[in-house]
Amino acid sequence: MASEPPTSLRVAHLDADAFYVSIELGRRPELRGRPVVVSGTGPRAVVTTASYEARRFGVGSAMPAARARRLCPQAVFLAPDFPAYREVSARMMAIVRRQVERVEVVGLDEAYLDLDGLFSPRTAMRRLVSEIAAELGITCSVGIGPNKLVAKVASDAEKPAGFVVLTRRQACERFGAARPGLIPGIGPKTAAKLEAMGLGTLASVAAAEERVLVERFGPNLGRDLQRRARFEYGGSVSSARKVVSESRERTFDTDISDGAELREALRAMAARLCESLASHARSGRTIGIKVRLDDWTTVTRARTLPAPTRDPELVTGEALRLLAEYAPPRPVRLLGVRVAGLHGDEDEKQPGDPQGRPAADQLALPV
Ligand code: TTP
Ligand code: MG
Repeated sequence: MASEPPTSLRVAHLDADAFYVSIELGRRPELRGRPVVVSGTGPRAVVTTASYEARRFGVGSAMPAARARRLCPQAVFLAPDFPAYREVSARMMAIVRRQVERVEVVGLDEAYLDLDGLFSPRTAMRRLVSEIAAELGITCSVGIGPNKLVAKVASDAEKPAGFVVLTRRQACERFGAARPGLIPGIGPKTAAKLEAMGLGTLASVAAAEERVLVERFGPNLGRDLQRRARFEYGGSVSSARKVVSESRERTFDTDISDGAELREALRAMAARLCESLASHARSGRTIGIKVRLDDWTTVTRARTLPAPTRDPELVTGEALRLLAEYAPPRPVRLLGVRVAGLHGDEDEKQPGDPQGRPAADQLALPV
């Protein structure tokens, strides 16, 4: 087959490098070059971001901060400053939108960009990355490809400050020996099943008989797995953004059994959530709570109201009612509150990436 035409480079995926840490380094330049970790402070804190210097010691996202300290005692540990991260995120996306019309934001620090109609996508992306660096002091990695899947995997391939342009066929060749779990949407369980079938590489899944995959995973997932392993993915960049939900949650330093204490924590979170909704001129109809018990049982409860709200009293009242109805049977480790079914005065926002992490607005931000 002839090589693919350059017009097949239609989508870019942009992802900031060690996002929270980069922002912190902007205001603490003396820490550049040192291992830096952004994590909470309590006994149950986890790492949100590790600088690439810290990653060399094995420190990574979602690891307990205590373990990160053992692995890299010389690292500088910083507490997260979410308002600052949200602000830089908004500025970063504004810079992106100056250059590209159709942008699908899929997280605080990542977005898919529709390159159709750009005269020179590569040049445009180079310029974008240097503008973000100049204006915000953060580096980004870029992947460019014929679809979102190739773009996403390409942006991850040479982090930090990566710039990887691949056709679909080049992606198949370059990642053929990689494990299926490299592909967003092929999770650890599916990857383990594939491996057990002798399909431990992307190339082997791509070349497998469809019948074999369909027998094991059913017709929809089976075919979808193969399409993904072949880097075929039809999802288009969607700027028809839609906020789904916003939430706040908190893991307690020690488990809480006392009902009054739980209610107080819920009130405080609901108040902050409503403040944030108000600042974005958004309201939602569905109020929910999330409770994680000391044995890690996690329960969510929700109720949909007749009309959207961001009224703290109403949201708090519903959340408290849901908590009372559930009546946690064991000490509570984590408590959260959510408002979903959002719509805003600005009324368009992003859906989550079909395979990726939730959209920024769906992230449950710790308080
Ligand atoms: P990522 O883009 O996944 O990670 P990163 O930007 O820190 O590092 P890189 O892209 O260079 O690999 O996530 C963006 C931000 O989201 C990250 O800085 C912190 C936050 N985050 C969490 O809070 N918890 C997590 O488990 C992950 C993965 C990210
Ligand atoms: Mg990132």
